Amino acid sequence: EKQRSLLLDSASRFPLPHGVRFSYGTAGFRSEGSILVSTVYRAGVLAALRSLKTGSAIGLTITASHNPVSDNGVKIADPDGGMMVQRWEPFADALANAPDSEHLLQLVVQFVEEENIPFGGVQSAEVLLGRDTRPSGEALLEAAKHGINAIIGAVAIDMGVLTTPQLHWMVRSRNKGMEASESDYLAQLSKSFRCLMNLVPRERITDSLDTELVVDGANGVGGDKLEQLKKMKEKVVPSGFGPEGVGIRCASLDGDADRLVYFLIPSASSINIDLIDGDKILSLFAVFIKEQLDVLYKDSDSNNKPPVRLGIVQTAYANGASTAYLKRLGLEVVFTPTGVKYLHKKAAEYDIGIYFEANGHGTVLFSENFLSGLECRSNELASASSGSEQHKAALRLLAVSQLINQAVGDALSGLLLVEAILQHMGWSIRRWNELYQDLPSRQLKVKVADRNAVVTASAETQVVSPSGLQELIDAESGKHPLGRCFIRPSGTEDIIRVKLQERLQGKQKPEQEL
Ligand code: 16G
Ligand code: ZN
Repeated sequence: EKQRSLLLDSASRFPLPHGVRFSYGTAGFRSEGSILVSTVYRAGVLAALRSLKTGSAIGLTITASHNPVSDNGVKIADPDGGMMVQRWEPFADALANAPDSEHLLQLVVQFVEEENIPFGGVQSAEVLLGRDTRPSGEALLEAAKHGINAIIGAVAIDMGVLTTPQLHWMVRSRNKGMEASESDYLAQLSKSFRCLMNLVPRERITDSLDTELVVDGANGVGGDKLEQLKKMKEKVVPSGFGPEGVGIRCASLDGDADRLVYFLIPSASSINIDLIDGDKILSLFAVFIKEQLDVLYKDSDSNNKPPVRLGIVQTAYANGASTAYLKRLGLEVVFTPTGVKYLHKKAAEYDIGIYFEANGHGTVLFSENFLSGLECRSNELASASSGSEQHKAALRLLAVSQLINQAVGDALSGLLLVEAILQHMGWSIRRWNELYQDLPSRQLKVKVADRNAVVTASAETQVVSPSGLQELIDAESGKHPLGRCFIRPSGTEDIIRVKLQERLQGKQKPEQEL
């Protein structure tokens, strides 16, 4: 009874705006910040219930990433630091669109019963909150707190202004019983980065390497955090933005710092930049990790199955040249639909899974099993052959597992890993860019009445409905034997995306052809 009146009272203070419908997509709820108060309040209720259900800390982030500053959004992180389980998304939608507090209460009561959520028992709930620098964030954070506090036994813990991946990292760490503050995050990143830098092979250290890195923070939350990291390790980023220049190594974060790309200006006369996208970051990580594994397991019997299962996960957007390159390295490459939740899940099936979307979202996952084996191995090597190449390889892999954010793609930790690997390889950004040459590709979007009418299969490369559409696409792309094409409904906008790419076996063709 107490719970009923608590929820009714507080919900009535956050009425649903008229004429809008909210839907929990790949980015959570997202819209104009000014109409999101009720949605964020309800997301707070949802997060508290999720925490009761799982008996673990849950995360709630308030951000709209790269969207305009007037937009905002809210997204929930599960106990492992990953995205909220998909099965709860329909409930999130129902809550967000409940017309009034009575309906809201009914939905909660019904869901608590269906999901067997332990209520009013000894179980307590904990929700970690974070937000980006958007002006609407403060008021939305208050709404989230009210939502959490509307569930008896739930507490809200405000972690402050954070990048999205920082909050995911904190949720994961806290549920592992580890320290989980922002300074713990920064300390772990700079410690493992320093460790990798100390292990750079002497013979690969050259004076010719460009030391300057320019970072574009997209006016988002990442810039501030990078400043904080910089204070801990001056070597990470030289102060200030250098003059725009040819060949300088440039990195770009998105608004909430969960995506990372690099670029360079190839020559003074060029109008375009050379984009070093998620595929190329993935390739860099893969080369480095494979090198360490080869050293570490060089004595093992190759007739047996490989001692480590290393898997690469991409989407249909991956440039065909990257896939070909990775396969040439002898790596296993698999494909999933677009969206972090799919790639992440697939990558978690391996001892080491590396996943990236071309747009710069990705990370490296290490299985618990592999990591504990690696720690044992490293300890053995430390006593038997400390300082050996094998020992160093083990230490490097351990450092990577600490540096990279295993909860979710994280531009800051990804950036530090890229920097450390470039130093390790003795590669300039140009050398890195030349790992392979991207095949030409084009992307367009088409407004349609109902994007959900398009259903795809085979990792979004085939349209299964409406029937006949795939045949039309095949007929059209059949006229261009060197090209391939796929379409898919966007998960974030009311459009269909069309992607044209040159085929793998094709020779380079000018962009015009596409
Ligand atoms: C979301 C996804 C991202 C995906 C993008 C595709 C997460 C955290 N983010 O931003 O992975 O690449 O949507 O957008 O899952 P689209 O469906 O509009 O093409
Ligand atoms: Zn983002």
